[in-house]
Amino acid sequence: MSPCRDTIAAVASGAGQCAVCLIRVSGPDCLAVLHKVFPGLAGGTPQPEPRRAYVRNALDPDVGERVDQCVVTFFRGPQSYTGEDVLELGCHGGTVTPRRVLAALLSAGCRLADPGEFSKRAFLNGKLGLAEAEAVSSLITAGSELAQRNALRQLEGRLGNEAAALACRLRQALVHLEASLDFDDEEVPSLQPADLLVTLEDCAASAQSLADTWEFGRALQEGLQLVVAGKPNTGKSSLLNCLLGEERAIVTDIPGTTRDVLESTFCLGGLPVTLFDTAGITKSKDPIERIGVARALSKLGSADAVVLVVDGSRPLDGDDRWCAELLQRATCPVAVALNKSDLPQVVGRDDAGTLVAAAPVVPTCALNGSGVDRLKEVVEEQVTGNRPADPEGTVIVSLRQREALARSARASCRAAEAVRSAVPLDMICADVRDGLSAIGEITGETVTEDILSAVFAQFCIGK
Ligand SMILES: Nc1nc2c(ncn2[C@@H]2O[C@H](COP(=O)(O)OP(=O)(O)O)[C@@H](O)[C@H]2O)c(=O)[nH]1
Ligand SMILES: [Mg+2]
Repeated sequence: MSPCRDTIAAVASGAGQCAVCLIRVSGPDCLAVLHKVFPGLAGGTPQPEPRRAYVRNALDPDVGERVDQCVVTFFRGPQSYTGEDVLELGCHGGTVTPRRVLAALLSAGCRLADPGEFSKRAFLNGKLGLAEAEAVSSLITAGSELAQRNALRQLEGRLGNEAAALACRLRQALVHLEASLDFDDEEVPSLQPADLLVTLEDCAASAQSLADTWEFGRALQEGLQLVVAGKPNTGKSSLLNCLLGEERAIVTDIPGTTRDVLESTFCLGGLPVTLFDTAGITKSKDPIERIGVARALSKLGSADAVVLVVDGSRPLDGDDRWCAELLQRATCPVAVALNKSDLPQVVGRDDAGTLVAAAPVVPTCALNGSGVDRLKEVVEEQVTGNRPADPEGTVIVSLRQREALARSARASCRAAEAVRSAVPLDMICADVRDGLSAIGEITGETVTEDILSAVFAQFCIGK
């Protein structure tokens, strides 16, 4: 991969009205850029003192006009985030000032950084492992405290270390195998197939169990979609307000009040959850209601979990059964809220339990909130059933990492199978090499430029 010859600049902090904005510059021309935009910064000496903050005017080098007053800090490579010379400029926030300071830096010879380019350079310069670089991205996009804690652990190198340990065991197995290929039995201690088998099986199991944490990691990182559905007037919007703890959705006793899908976010068991209120599902002929029903049905298709709301004070009817039938076909978990439990009940829990097979039934009252905490617990159990046993354990959040780990596990399994069937050694070596190379995609040892570009393109600009 080619070394970075140009000097990049980007706004690293968020957009909008704020007190201070951070602009980053990295690359071999940092000092030249510094002298053009902040003439006299170092008082005539060729370099400012590294890691010392200077308050200086930034000038547009084209016209010599002052564009802002900044706090400038110089980091001499390799003691910097990217491993290159780096400048960090704290300028005033807002929309205009950062843009003008950035323009001055571009006039001084910088190029606008690509998304994730600072972290990519940090990786290429050995400052950051690939798993840690990906953790930086997860940290920024984390939607809940649990997701943020997981990303922080990853940033400390948890996944990178586990992957490196796995790679180390596979490499040892490979060295052993290759040595047995190259020398005859008298010259090297003969390979113990039983030990090799244990190593390969262990490596396969470890890689697979890390890959399996992705389901939970995805929920952690991307959040879950929880849809509240049911026929009109059962109390879906009221229940949504109860779950959120605020009057978000309009509630009336007129059936068909909710016309469109309405969404709001909250946290469930540490996971970011988007809650969707939907129009009542009914075979009504009203054209607007039918559009609402179509939208509700399409929302069911992408749901991670559904709460089917049934009015326990009225007999079940065709619309309840139609909803239930639709949900029966859904692949996501369903819980039944037997609502209006404050009124005399005509629907028993057993009747409600027959609506959707295996769906737990929770009596609720959306007017006084009773049963709503229980409903939350039930849904939480349904959506976090795959939570790893160790709450501090490594959880991967990238599909790319899952695929690499699963590939490694498969290769180690094939190798183990080959050892069991006494297949020729060179064929076993090929499988072990595949397993090792897949792990290298996690640590960054064997990544291609394509993989790197795909990973870092998902970052925000300035990171
Ligand atoms: N008694 C009682 N009324 C409820 C309950 N939940 C909702 N309602 C009432 O049922 C009507 C319809 O509620 P709404 O939330 O708009 O139902 P949706 O059409 O399913 O969204 C409103 O008059 C609510 O006040 C409940 O648990 N008990
Ligand atoms: Mg409603």
